[in-house]
Amino acid sequence: MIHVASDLGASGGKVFEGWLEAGRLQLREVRRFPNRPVWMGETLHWDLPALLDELYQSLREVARQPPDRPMTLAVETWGVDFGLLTRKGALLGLPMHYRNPAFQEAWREVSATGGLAELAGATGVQCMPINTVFQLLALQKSQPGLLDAAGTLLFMPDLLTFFLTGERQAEFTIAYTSQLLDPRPGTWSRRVLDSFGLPDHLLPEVIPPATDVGPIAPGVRERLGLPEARVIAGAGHDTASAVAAVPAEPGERYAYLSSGTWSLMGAMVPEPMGDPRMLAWHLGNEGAIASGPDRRGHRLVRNIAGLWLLQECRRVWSRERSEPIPWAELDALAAGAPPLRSLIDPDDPAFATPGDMPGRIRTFCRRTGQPEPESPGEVARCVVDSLALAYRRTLEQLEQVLGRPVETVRVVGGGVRNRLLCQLTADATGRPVLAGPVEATAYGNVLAQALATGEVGSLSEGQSLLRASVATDRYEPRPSDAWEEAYRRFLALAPAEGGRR
Ligand code: LFR
Repeated sequence: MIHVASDLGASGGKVFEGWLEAGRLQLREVRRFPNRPVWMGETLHWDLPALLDELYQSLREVARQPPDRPMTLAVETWGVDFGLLTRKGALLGLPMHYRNPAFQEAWREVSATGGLAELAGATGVQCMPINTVFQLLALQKSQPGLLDAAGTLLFMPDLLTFFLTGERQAEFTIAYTSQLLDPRPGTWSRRVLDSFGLPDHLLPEVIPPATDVGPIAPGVRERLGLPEARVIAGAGHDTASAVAAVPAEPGERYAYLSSGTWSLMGAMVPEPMGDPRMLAWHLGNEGAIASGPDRRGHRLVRNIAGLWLLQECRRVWSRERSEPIPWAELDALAAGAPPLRSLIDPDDPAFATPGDMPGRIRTFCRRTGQPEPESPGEVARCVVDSLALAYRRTLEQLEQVLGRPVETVRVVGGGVRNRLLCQLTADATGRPVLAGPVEATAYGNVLAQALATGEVGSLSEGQSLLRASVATDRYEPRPSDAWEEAYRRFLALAPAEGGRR
């Protein structure tokens, strides 16, 4: 079979064809495209028509050389964002981008009334301003009546699936990111909906990962010239897809680090964890593909601001230079800049929204009595050093919650290409870093489809296929007193419990 994997991230999308051959998972890239959010007035939106158009163009590309085997398709995206549909299926406005300042406001209000512990207790999820629950609270305030008038809320992957099939559902891993789900039964949390006065008529049925949703609608097929194909809800959440494709050895005690726009660091767990320290440490649970018959699994995670900080810096510098600065150039400049000179708390709210990131980083350093990084190399070095230290803190907290040591760090995603950051992660954490594959999300997407069709019988079978298919780079730690001293400085800057959201 051929599995078309559509992987939409906050900064760009990619479409692949994947298949099983000679005991390996094979991937072929079909197309990649940028994802450019747009401000409409004071609200930042996703350009859904452009994303759909890119997806259609990619599928036309697939149709140009139609596979000689049955085809399936699955879409995964970033978490938390959604579209509202009328009962008849018309879209009510463009989905909002999770980086809207209004959501921080809604978060602050819940925080001020002591509601975060309640939310964390009911859902097990890290309480971040980006979460759907805060978006809905903000929307209730800014657009009273809108939610009551809407028919269905669909998260991004489910929304795209709806436009392909006409089916409405909420796949478990993407629904988990909303902070509206009670993860153990895997159904919507009555407690959260009632205590925040949110309507429940919007929320569709939750389905397990790796579920066959239905055929591509005939009208869509005809327009795109596609053969018949089934659409699968794989792991709709890109992070869950990426973590399913970590090529860890059986029994390896690893922390995963899904490194892209965000750095998602955590560990697989058999049940959602409820350690009372998790709220203050910004740790939460999220959904995963598991081995059991129902495939609903759990993993611990902390969302750490990741390469977003560098992406925003690069956007500003590229504009100043009137041409895009190559990533390789930026990485080389960072590698040549003095190490561990100035540090930031990557999760400081000042860095959460789009804007003049180099300026904000300098302001942070000035405010905390550190030298201000000036050149792009100095700023980029400050970011990667600080990320590596943030990973160390999260790793130590993970070990405490898990009650066991973490022996390796498994980096997957685009951040694998940042060799400096991989080495610094090994140095800061004192653990070997095993990096790869870059395209973990696409591999996880294909694996979920192969599970749904029965080609792969279990997650562990899928993971052994993966180990045979992908290469990893190993970085040995080079611990030093300089890192220990820097870690102490970092903890003082970024409060001990981590983050100041
Ligand atoms: C990564 C990711 C994170 C999620 C963030 C926002 O792409 O899905 O897991 O917290 O995007 O949705």
